[in-house]
Amino acid sequence: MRTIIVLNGPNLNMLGIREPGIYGSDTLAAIEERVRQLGEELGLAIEFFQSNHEGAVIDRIHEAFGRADGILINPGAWTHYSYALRDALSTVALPVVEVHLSNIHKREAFRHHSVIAPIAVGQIAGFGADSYLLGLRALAAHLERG
Ligand code: CA2
Repeated sequence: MRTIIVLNGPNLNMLGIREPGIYGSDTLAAIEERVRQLGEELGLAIEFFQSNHEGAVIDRIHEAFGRADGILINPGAWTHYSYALRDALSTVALPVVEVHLSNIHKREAFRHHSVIAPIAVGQIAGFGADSYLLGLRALAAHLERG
């Protein structure tokens, strides 16, 4: 069975608790449960990790090396500037799908650029919690294509 690591970056632990207007009212645990269920339907084992600490997420990415089959990541604000996160993702050479709850391209200018996108298979943004489900389907289809 293929293993997918689902990573969430800073502040995403606050989903459903603060500012529901921008990011929706689903908690991260509720989103993860939907992803887990879809993973089950698709025959994928899913592992989840969220941290507000960049090094902890980088350690988790290194730990996936040679063991996992793909990474689904919402890098949060690190999307826009973390070359360290990008280097970690490209080092492990696993297929990466980048997801965002909001449509980063219609928000402030600093959110329009992703330093992660060039090393990702693709990016899905703007569909709220569904971005994760769409991203998982896209990653599964990419792995199936080999
Ligand atoms: O739209 C997304 O998924 C983002 O990755 C969310 C990040 C933001 O910096 C990116 O530009 C786009 C912010 C996550 C903050 O999450 C919160 C959740 C609840 C309350 C406050 C912040």
